[in-house]
Amino acid sequence: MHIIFIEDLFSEDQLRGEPLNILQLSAILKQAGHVVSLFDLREAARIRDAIKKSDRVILAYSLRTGFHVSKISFNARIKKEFPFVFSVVGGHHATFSPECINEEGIDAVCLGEADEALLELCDKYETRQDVFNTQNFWLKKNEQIIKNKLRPPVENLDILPLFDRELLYQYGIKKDQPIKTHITSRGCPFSCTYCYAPAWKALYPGNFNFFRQQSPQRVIQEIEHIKKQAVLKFLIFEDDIFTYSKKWLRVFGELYKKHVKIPYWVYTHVKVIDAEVADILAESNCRIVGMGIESASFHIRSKILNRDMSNDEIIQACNLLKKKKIKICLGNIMGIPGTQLSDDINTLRFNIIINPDLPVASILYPFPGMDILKLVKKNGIGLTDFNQYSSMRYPKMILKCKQHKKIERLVSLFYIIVKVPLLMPFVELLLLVPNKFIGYFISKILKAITLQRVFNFKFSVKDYFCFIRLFILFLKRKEV
Ligand code: B12
Ligand code: SF4
Repeated sequence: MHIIFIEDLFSEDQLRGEPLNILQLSAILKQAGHVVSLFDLREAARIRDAIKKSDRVILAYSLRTGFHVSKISFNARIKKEFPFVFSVVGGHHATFSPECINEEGIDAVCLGEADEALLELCDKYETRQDVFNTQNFWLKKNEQIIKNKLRPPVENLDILPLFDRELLYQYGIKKDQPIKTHITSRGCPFSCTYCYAPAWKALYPGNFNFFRQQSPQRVIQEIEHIKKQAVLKFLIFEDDIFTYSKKWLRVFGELYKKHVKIPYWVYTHVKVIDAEVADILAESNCRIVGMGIESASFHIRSKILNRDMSNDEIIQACNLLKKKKIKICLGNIMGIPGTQLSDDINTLRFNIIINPDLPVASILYPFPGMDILKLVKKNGIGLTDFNQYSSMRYPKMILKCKQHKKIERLVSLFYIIVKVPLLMPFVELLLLVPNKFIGYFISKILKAITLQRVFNFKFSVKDYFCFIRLFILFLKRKEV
């Protein structure tokens, strides 16, 4: 039997990211003796060849809302050609929109964490046992949908095998790309209304420690594992809250300093930054910290977003990091339901005061599963069908609101105005002019310049060549 993961490997996001979920699942399946492959969504010919070589094939897709459309339609086409293949989808979109089982060609939808579930399904499928009672899965059986319960998630992440990096690095360009990613934890202790973390937690009721983290020793092992196989000059930790446990961070900091030293990037929360945390990060070569402030208004943060932190706390956390020469990436959300354009402009103003190295503005997407969707529905705010979004590359309002055009323009100009505050007095005027594409591209160029400073490693000719090739591959992507 052959399990084939299909991912959009050269999308804009994947230029800097890696499909970590697939690499974790693949490691588990390979450890149990299964044959696993990974193909890019646009390698239809190679995928067809691989299917023809085996009589039992599982096609597996990780779905993100908005990016699910192209994968589902690709799968429907492949299933028409090869009706014997078994198609499975999982990930956040599948978990919170499991009714996608009704889409043509999908045989099974996995809800929640799949470490044990996918393995059980593959074992059963290979040995021709009944797959319909596999926990975590919704399955199509003739005209009927079988809905199984969820099993508890993995408690100790260290028991899982090391991520299967080899699966991705078969693509030489991914191997040579000097920036690599890892994720040390699962779950988030906070409960922001515009995020999936609380909904994911709610999938698993009961007394359960939902925030789980690999031991620092294990993290070092994972990094050594990357170093053995590929070029590694900068590391991005994709964790939601990297600095949550200070006890963990102290040990990590010491080990990292001793064994790795490569500059790195983390994301965290203002509430878990203090002088000691800033110190450990700086000492262990953390170059940049990403944090969401989302809005300049305490009321919006605490009452709408459930993100209880004062403006003073935000400024203090940023100052602590700046003092240690750690760069700051600040996340901001525009178009929050129940707010006005003037609130977003205030958020822009607040960013100018803080002056982060990398200010990021995005638009609120109230996707299925998020608490904020309840507020949107309660207030009768209209929503565009997110199935229409095959890509969210350009800022686009999903919430229907009179000022949507101005909000989209503000997102495009956000980075530029924070970097050139002289433009601030003209912001209202600038928002009258269509700027989305030009703003998007100028911001991209300015961000690339800032990022080069953040990465702070010696770019070789090969590194530049690698980025240019990745960018060309991205531009050459055809609609699927
Ligand atoms: C790393 C990451 C990225 C990376 C890498 C993405 C990738 N392909 O893996 C990058 C930076 C590229 C990225 C980009 C984006 N991301 Co992102 N990302 C994450 C992050 C921080 C970690 C994901 C991860 O690897 N976790 C570790 C693995 C082991 O856990 P997992 O992904 O949950 O996987 C488990 C289950 O979901 C399940 N599973 C997952 N896939 C599959 C597939 C099959 C077949 C099966 C059976 C099971 C299964 O099993 C896994 C193991 O238990 C999450 C937040 C989070 N903490 O989860 C957001 C998150 C997944 N991203 C999100 C979003 C919105 C995006 C973007 C759309 C952002 C944007 N606007 O540009 C893009 C879209 C990228 C794309 N083209 O798909 C949302 C997803 C929302 C949704 N409804 O889909 C999340 C949840 C963040 C959030 N809180 O809103 N992302
Ligand atoms: S802190 Fe971040 S990951 Fe945690 S719930 Fe809030 S937005 Fe989600």
